[in-house]
Amino acid sequence: MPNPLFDALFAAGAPDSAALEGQGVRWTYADLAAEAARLHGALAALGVAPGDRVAVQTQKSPQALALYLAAVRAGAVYLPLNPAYTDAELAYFVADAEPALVVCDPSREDGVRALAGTAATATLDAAGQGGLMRAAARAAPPGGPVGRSEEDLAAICYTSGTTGRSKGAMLTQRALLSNALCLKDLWRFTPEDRLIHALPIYHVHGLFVASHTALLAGARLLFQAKFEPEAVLDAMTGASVLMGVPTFYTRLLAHPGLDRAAASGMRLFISGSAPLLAQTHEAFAARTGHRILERYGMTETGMNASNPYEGERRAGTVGPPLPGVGLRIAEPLSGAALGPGEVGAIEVRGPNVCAGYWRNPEKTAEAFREDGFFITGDLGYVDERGYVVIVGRDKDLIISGGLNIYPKEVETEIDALDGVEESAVIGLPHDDFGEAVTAVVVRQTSATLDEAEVLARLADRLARFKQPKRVLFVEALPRNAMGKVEKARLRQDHHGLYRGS
Ligand code: MLC
Ligand code: AMP
Repeated sequence: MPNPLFDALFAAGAPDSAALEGQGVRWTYADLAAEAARLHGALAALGVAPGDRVAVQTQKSPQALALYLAAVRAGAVYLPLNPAYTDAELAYFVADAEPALVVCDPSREDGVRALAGTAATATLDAAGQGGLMRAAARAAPPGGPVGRSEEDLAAICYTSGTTGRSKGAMLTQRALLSNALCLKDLWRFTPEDRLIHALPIYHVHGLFVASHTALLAGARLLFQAKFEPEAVLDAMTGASVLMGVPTFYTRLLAHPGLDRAAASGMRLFISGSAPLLAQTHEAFAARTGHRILERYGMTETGMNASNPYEGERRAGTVGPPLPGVGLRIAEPLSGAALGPGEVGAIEVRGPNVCAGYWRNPEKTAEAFREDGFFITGDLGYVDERGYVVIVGRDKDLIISGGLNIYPKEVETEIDALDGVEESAVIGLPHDDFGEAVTAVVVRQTSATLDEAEVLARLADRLARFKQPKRVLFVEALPRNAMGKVEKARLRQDHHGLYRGS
């Protein structure tokens, strides 16, 4: 029985050619396939059946990538989770997704056991060791990949909600595979490629855009535990492609080692997940001779648009829609189509788009138009050359270092603190992270709460990247005639807070 996604990921790489190097391993495609098969055995032994969810909150390692591939091989639904999430955050995902198995770092085992309910638990550490690997060693070898159809789910990726809790985007084999095949061709991946993989693998960028594209082409992944400019510069001598968020590029530019010679063996630099400033694009081109290729996507849709491989890469744009992806600009409320150059809601339709939100028909209905277009929540226009320009967001979202933070979630935690009357959380321009989470707080009369106290009290409630970089206190929040907090005004008032950061 075919398993379209798994089969495709192992179709191009010759068994004895290099698939993944770094973090202590040198695996051929045969090694990677064997590791995925062994881990499939462990999943089965731990009670995971086809269609079951497997939640994974581990540090990045080659074994963690093999675990993802094992879940696809087992016909399970993979649920990647940022290791920065606290137990309080994790409890929600586990309750919502009802996984059959939760895999976590050994340091988190007690907390995870307490919240896992009926789910089995297993451990995998940053070195790729732990109870899961021991289970794999003991397990009976499974048969081949479990048969799946393209409509079957391969993953659920949670994205925060503007209001309320996170929603699980249901990603089918078709959505993942069609997008990956498209990107492989568009970005000209071949077996000769060596991709520097310094992204986390708990989000679509590192897990799907980077890993799938390289594996589908039979290329080599150069795995790094996390992004370190020095290590990426070193790796460039033996690499051909880098994928990253804009913070990767601003940090590389801040390194004196970045020059034409350092980048001379590279054929492609790709950026996405957050806006790449035109000045970063220009500065990178001046230093290295390479024009960064910017693309646009989201968890629910995979990639939607990309600057071309050949042809003009326009700074400040995300390029034309991908082949097979319908993209239109619509009037946000009515959904009526707008003309070229007009700013409106970006909506997309295609095989790449998710099948809706897990057990959440209301949010699914809100996200799609009747004709099947998905409302991205981004605002933009299409320029005279057919390139998409993103000008802002119709959703109250902060993107910091490529990670999304929904202000509502942070405000809810701050508002629950003793001494807080109310709060507004905004993103302010930040040279390193692009935007920095900033809380503007009104204290209750006579409360003495200060910045350090607010931050200390958020520490075990919110993942570190969601915690405000600064907490400002004001007498009152600015409101419009409707009583709504004027976040634009707050952003204006505090625009320069991180200048020079
Ligand atoms: C880490 N911190 C962050 C942060 N990452 N704070 C805000 N925003 C972030 N993104 C915290 C750390 O915990 C630390 O806290 C402090 O900030 C400084 O950390 P650092 O050492 O500078 O961070 P670092 O570990 O180097 O990580 C920064 C980063 C990383 C940019 C390399 O965040 C990263 O890899 N981002 C990529 C995220 C990604 O893959 N996004 C794709 C989403 S998919 P302390 O304790 O030291 O104070 C998607 C769809 C699409 O969006 O289109 O691709
Ligand atoms: P996520 O929910 O983490 O998948 O983030 C998706 C969001 O990231 C999109 O809706 C956009 O707002 C943003 N995004 C991704 N790529 C780009 C880009 N190249 N330029 C601007 N915003 C981007």
